[in-house]
Amino acid sequence: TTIPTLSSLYTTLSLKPTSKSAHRPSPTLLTKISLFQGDITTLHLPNGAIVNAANKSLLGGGGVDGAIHRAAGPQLLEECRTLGGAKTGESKITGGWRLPSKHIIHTVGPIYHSGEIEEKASQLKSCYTTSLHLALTHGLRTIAFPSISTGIYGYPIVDATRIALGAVREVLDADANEDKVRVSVCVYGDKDKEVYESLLPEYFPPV
Ligand code: AR6
Repeated sequence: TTIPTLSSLYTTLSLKPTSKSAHRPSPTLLTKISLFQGDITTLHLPNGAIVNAANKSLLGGGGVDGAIHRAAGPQLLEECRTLGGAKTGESKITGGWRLPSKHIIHTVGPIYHSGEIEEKASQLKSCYTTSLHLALTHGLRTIAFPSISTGIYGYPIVDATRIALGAVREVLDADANEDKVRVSVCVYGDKDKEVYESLLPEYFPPV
């Protein structure tokens, strides 16, 4: 058997944002952690979830939230109305509806320019850990995260990426979780891709 190399683990798969077809990550990329560039709504995760960077209402918005609601259809909003919103740092799970993924995990990232920086950091970490724990308790095989809070909510990308990778590493290291769930990060812009590519080896060094 071939041992996956560092480059295969960290290869960025470019997805055409305009493509209507669903994308299935290749098995090699789904080792430990993988990085994708493109539209998260096109990811095909029949036994997994994509994460939505939502707001406290959980009733939709702009950015990735708007894209997910548009792609999933009106039944997602109907289901979200039953959730009663969420606190910052909290996550709630719904069906994927028209998406090619089984579930959507809605998490509420912090708005960067309000309040204490330590509090923002712990809330952002909590988005990742609570989403991962939901995936684990629902027996999901894969979870794909967008870069939470780094768009409209203004969190600086390098700080946010360190928090994201640190949180994922911590959860995967606990209780053999690494064997239970595969993690993907779905970056949209080129700058975000570069930041993730440069920091990934620090948090997931080659064995
Ligand atoms: N697929 C993957 N990533 C995307 C997509 C997509 N289709 N669209 C945008 N991104 P943002 P936030 C990236 O602003 O900062 C909403 O109104 C984007 O480039 O979506 O957490 C909510 O309702 C950026 O890297 O989320 C909240 O009110 C990342 O997703 C608020 O925005 C997050 O950007 C949340 O703000």
